[in-house]
Amino acid sequence: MKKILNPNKNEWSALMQRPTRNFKEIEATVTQIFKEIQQKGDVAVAKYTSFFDGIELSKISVSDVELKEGIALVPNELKDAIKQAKTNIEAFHSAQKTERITIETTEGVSCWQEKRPIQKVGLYIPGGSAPLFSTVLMLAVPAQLAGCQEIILCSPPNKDGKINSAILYAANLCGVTKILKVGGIQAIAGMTFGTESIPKVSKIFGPGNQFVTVAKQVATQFGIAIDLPAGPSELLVVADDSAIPAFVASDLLSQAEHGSDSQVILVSTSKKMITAVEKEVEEQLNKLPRKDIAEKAIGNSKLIYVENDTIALDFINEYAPEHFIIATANEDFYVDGIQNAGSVFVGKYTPESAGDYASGTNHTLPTNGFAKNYSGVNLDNFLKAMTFQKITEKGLQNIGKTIEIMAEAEGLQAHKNAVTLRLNALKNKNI
Ligand code: HSO
Ligand code: ZN
Repeated sequence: MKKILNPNKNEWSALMQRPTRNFKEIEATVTQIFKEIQQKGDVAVAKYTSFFDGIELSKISVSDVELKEGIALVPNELKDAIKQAKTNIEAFHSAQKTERITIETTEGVSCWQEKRPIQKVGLYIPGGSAPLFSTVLMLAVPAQLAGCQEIILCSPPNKDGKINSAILYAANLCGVTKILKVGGIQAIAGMTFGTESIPKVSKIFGPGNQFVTVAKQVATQFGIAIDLPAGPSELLVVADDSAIPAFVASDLLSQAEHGSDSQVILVSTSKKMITAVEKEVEEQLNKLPRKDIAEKAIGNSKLIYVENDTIALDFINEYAPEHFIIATANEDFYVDGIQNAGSVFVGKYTPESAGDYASGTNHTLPTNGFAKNYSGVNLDNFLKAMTFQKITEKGLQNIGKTIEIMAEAEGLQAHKNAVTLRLNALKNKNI
């Protein structure tokens, strides 16, 4: 890990850099595949599944038999763990429900706002070296609570043409309505246009590699909404002398093992702590099964010493980490002062893994500095806030003149007429 002592403010922006990725090169490929899938549907999906996943499938939707077989493979202990996690995620997300709000803005003028579900949503769950079935819970639980009618899940097939059994179990448990064996660009394009087998959706959620990330951006050009601009996982820990180096190191490594492009940073007001954490990281790293991946991420990561908490907090707010762990004696200073972070973990006994799996918060979070302007996934992402209004005769008399004057001033006579005609009708009725 790179050690940085007391960086000057003018060095900060270099320290904030995430590993660079060049999306431009990929965009042409993605656009080409989108075009083909828009025109040829399932035939083109099959072509790219064969090309990218190396498998020919006669049918991409998961049948009831396949689902049952998959579920039977999941050990009971894991099923119970998934159920406990689901209960907590459900509790936290259902508490995010809001009531209808109704206001009479002027006598006779009632306005109300109510949330209604996005009817069709698509969830993307990557395959790869560690299929993250926990992400199914993070997306399908709020989708179901919101009342989405169709919850489509796409995940790439493995070499045997199957989807990981824990993904199938979690999807079934959380009310996913259709599971499809399709991944990558072809899955996102399929959900954008709809094919014979893949339903078209209104919004696409979920993480993915750089191809999926670019594909989600391209989907927005066709009117599809997406959850977040996703990127490699990040963690920033702030620790002082009260922290336990082994705990801090384990947290840093937990994110480092996600991918070689993960970013982990320790900010500390204690040089002693930095040295101790560095030593611990080395020791723990050697015992990890995913050592090769974690080692690369650790190679890009930083240990930053700063003189006091105020400088630390300024730096962290500028960096805007996806995950932020507070391991200091004065927790409140950071809890109160943090402005930009996806999710915050407070105290020694709050590892980030808790939020990744089972405490109840969502793990789909803004990376790459987007914590400055995006929230992590929550119930509202699956809903639209709709407004309603009803105006009585008296109400229209109360605000009619205002509308007429404003419409006239904007030069929009038809707008004015819509009020004038009604006010005249009321006058004739002698109201
Ligand atoms: N830390 C990841 C989520 C995850 N971790 C899933 C383990 N499984 C991104 O927030
Ligand atoms: Zn994680």
